[in-house]
Amino acid sequence: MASVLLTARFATTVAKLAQLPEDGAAPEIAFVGRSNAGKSSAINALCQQRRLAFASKTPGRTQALNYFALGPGQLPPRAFIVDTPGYGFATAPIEVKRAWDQLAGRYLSQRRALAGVVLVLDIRRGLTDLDRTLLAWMQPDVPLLVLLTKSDKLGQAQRAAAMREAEADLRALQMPNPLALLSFSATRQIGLEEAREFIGEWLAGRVADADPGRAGDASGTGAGTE
Ligand SMILES: Nc1nc2c(ncn2[C@@H]2O[C@H](COP(=O)(O)OP(=O)(O)OP(=O)(O)O)[C@@H](O)[C@H]2O)c(=O)[nH]1
Ligand SMILES: [Mg+2]
Repeated sequence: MASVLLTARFATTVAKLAQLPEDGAAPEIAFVGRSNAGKSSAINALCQQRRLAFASKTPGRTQALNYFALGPGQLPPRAFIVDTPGYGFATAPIEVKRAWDQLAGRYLSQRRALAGVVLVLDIRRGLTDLDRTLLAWMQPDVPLLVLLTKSDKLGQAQRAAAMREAEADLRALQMPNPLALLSFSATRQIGLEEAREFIGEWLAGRVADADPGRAGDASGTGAGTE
């Protein structure tokens, strides 16, 4: 079956919490990560579109939550992919950093519609303190998929070592969330099918769930428990 991700189209840009769509109308998958980590490129690759999410050589371009709708175009969206502002770019003025905390931090910690979070890490950089700060905002029952992207930049041995290190760093946080890691590359198409499967399972768990609120069984599909 073709991935529902291939139906993605731009839906809306949200710059303030008050502008968020009704919470729970459809499940949401958020892509989070440092500025320039490769979030937008990962979304484009997973959805097989070149410029769905704007990918840029200028860090900090995505300064709002960008919503992409999934599902047949004539129906209400079945789910949303949400591209979030990258954090950690050196030149961000303090107001911008604060705005990020307000918007993305609250979104992550409060949004009931969240069916999963995809944390995008540059495999050459691994998990940083800023990522740890972000992970501390996560709600405990939301599954986490970590994409170690730009793995095309490393050889096999370095890639394996970086994966092991990232996994150890993540496990050390002792988060209650279901956790999975994938070696990934948007440019070289590494890990795409596996990532689509995780996202598909998260969404299947939500759609099958009669209670639109989170009943704690979104991870009952087995997603993320490897
Ligand atoms: N080699 C390689 N480059 C990548 C990959 N993914 C992204 N890039 C490059 O990394 C840069 C940043 O990618 P983006 O997708 O814009 O990163 P982002 O996380 O969305 O950045 P912000 O929106 O600023 O937070 C771009 O120059 C991309 O072309 C990858 O898998 N391999
Ligand atoms: Mg981006």
